[in-house]
Amino acid sequence: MHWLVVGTGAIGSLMAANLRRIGEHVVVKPRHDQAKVQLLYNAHQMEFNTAQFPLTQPTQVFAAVKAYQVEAVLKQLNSANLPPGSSLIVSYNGMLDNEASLLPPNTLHWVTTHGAYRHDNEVIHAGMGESWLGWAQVERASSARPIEVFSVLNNALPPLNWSPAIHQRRWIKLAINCLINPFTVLHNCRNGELLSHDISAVQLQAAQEICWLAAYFGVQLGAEELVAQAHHVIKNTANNYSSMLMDVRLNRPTEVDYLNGFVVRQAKLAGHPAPTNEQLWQQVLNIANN
Ligand code: KPL
Repeated sequence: MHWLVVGTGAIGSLMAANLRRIGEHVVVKPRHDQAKVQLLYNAHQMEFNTAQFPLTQPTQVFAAVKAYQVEAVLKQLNSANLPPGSSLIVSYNGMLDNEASLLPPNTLHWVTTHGAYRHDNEVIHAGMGESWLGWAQVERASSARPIEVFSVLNNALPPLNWSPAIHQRRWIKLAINCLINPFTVLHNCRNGELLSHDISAVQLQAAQEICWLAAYFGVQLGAEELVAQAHHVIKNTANNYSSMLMDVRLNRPTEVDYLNGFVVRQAKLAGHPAPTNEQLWQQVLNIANN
């Protein structure tokens, strides 16, 4: 199979390296223009060509980008006119207000708990996790899986679960990010150091607001359970700096608009305010903009 990996951050690089490891043909599309991308993975030096558009053969596109890059990536892919037989797999933190109309009908979401980071050109698979793949369109959720794509992704980075309930997975991931990332920015600390801060009550209020909204969209979640899951992730990733704190430290845009900000905007549209998420959103924006 021919693969195009869009985004060479931690997860995109991890996937590109693992697809190459199992013998797939992989080209990449990094954020900045460059002819080749070098990655060091498990002591193997790998070199990837960057994609040449238009693509001439069916290509499986794996886009692991920031939420705020999704729209631009889709525009580029759209104008690249992917050959028939291609598919699009997207992976990003948070949710977009207009994703139902934005994502092409046969898009797949890939949700993961694998932990990875990049240190210069080195890709480090920091935490083993698992992943889920499912159709992005709610109406299509229970259709059959794309067998070959599923099998290659599963070989590259196992274990992969087929999920007719990918929306629920995405809500859980959104909730966990909403319940961890802003607090690491407010306390300027590693995930694990949150355990010494008294944040459970605020987390529970934020979780209740998220559960209300998820239920509004047809996904049932429990607030206490989400807080417990967030604590579990905090313990498992105790040494990590969250992606949001790294973005703040490196002066990059954060994803808070697509996490707590998404919750606030959508809850308002549904006529049910989300004051705790609103406060977290504004506090992160204040810190990031100063
Ligand atoms: O996904 C994460 C992130 O940093 O964005 C967590 C789960 C919080 C791990 O750091």
